[in-house]
Amino acid sequence: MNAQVAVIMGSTSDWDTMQHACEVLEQLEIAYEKKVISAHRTPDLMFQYAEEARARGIRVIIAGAGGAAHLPGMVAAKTTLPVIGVPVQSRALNGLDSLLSIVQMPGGVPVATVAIGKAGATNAGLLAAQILGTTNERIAEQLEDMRVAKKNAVIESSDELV
Ligand code: RP5
Repeated sequence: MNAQVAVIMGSTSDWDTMQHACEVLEQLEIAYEKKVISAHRTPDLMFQYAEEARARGIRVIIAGAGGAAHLPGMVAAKTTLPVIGVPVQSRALNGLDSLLSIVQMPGGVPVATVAIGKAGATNAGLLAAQILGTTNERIAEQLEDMRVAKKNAVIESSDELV
């Protein structure tokens, strides 16, 4: 099955974070591809990848990067597919640099920015699924089921309090 979601990241060092987006997609049986593409180390590949993504059947791009995190914004500049940016937690500034680099896009070229780190990557996977779920009943129903399961888990955990 052709990938519908692309999970790209600036470095293999981002994988610890970005794997959480992939876990969600796997749980929801959504076909995806993952790739290291760097805005500053492989800029030509980044542009080519963004330009060709739609024609290859990709519907949503999740892009994670840390530090001076150009990747999500530069990819968004070259495609009108929805781009979800994941700020990876950097060593120097704990990901605040990544967050501000990704979230502060000037009006006109949006990047849907999620939280720093693991929670953000998980939510990026869920958000990609929700975008696909606007036209795919199977995915929408699975997302509903996940919400119900989460709700029940909270209620049960509350019952366990002594
Ligand atoms: C960014 O620089 C990557 O997204 C990564 O978060 C950060 C550090 O990369 P490495 O030096 O670990 O390859 O491009």
